[in-house]
Amino acid sequence: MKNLPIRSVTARQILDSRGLPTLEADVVLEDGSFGRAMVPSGASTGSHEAVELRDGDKEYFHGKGVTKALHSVNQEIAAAVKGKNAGDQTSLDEAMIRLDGTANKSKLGANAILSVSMAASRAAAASLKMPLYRYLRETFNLKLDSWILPTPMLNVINGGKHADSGLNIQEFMLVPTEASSFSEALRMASETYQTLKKILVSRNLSIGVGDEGGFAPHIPTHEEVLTLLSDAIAQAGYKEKIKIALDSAASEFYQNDAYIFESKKLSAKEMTARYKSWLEKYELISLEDPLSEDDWAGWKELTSELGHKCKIIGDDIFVTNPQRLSRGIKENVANSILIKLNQIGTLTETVETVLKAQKAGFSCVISHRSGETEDPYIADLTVALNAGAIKSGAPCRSERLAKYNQLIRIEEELGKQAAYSGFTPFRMKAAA
Ligand code: 2PG
Ligand code: MG
Repeated sequence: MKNLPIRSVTARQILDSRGLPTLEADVVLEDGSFGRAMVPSGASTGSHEAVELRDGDKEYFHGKGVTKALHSVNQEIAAAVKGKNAGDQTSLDEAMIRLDGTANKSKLGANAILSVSMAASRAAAASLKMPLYRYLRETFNLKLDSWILPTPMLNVINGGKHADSGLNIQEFMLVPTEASSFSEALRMASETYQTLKKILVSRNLSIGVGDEGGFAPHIPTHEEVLTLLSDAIAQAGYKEKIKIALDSAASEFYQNDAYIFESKKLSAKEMTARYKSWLEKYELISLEDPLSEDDWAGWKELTSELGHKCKIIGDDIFVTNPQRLSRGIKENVANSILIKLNQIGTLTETVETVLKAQKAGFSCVISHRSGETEDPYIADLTVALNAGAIKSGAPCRSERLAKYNQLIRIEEELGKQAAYSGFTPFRMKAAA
């Protein structure tokens, strides 16, 4: 491993796609190489996520400022990592974890630590003159012999906390499973998105978009949305080629041990029955956070009932945390995991969680946050890990497209070496 000592680390407060403050960090190495990274921010945040440090001063950005996290980077972290090897990502991340000293990174802030973790990897890649995706694969010593371009999951109807559409379910996604390349998959999704827009216009429904670029029409029931999506897919000419996936983000409509869904109080069992009927009718290929983040019993039952039919993806329940994932694996909860760098706060822990999931036969989806930036980092990370699937919102709004467009570039660069993931991440194991 080449020694790439860090000369300086500086952070600044920038604004994310919602216009709220977030962090950007710059890392400069002794050889002059430079790396920059921006940190995203969630809205339907899991309560077990690492702490995103915010100022809480109501007079300044309504409490959303990140100047405390900024000072963590510019003072404690900058002093601690100066002279450290940016090429040794694991030691660098461990040093920051130790410096913080808390279980949830609440002292320095997961946003502060992550900004440096990501920027350092970019600086190291720049120094070694490698594209980020190649560098990440090498630095984590991943012995992979193919380059998989991920299947995109595009959130085209926004609900929950991401819009005022009134829908309980947060995300309705298009998943182009039958395509010959990533670029073709994206074209298919884009055409379907435009077809969906025309249908909405023809029905006098709103075409304003939510936080992740999906439309946010007021449609009374979730079934009507599913029908609308099926219609759009068929009209665009992609029946059988584009499937539908959901992220319920169910913690957001869970109150006093019940799911408040379409204004009714439902139990986990009743929610599961609802999902089951949709699976049969609409050929859904994955359900993310179908139940609440601490409803382990409900999750267990839902997994045993539906886990052989489609991917059950844990987001808020696992929060990219290797310990919570271990519990899921042990207790047969879910069969897939959503991966978000800022839920755990370092690159090293993120990769650890992905490897643990892959080893247990869980599929992985690398994910953006609803508050994003123009940084395409997760595109490179997804390819580095051969993760197989990425979720980065609709084919609309540049902070969403930044990731998809970077994947177009990577696919072009890899040429014949690139293989499109397609249906693979959604394939169910044959029953034993
Ligand atoms: C999710 C994410 C991203 P948020 O729940 O999966 O779509 O939303 O960033 O608001 O947590
Ligand atoms: Mg989610």
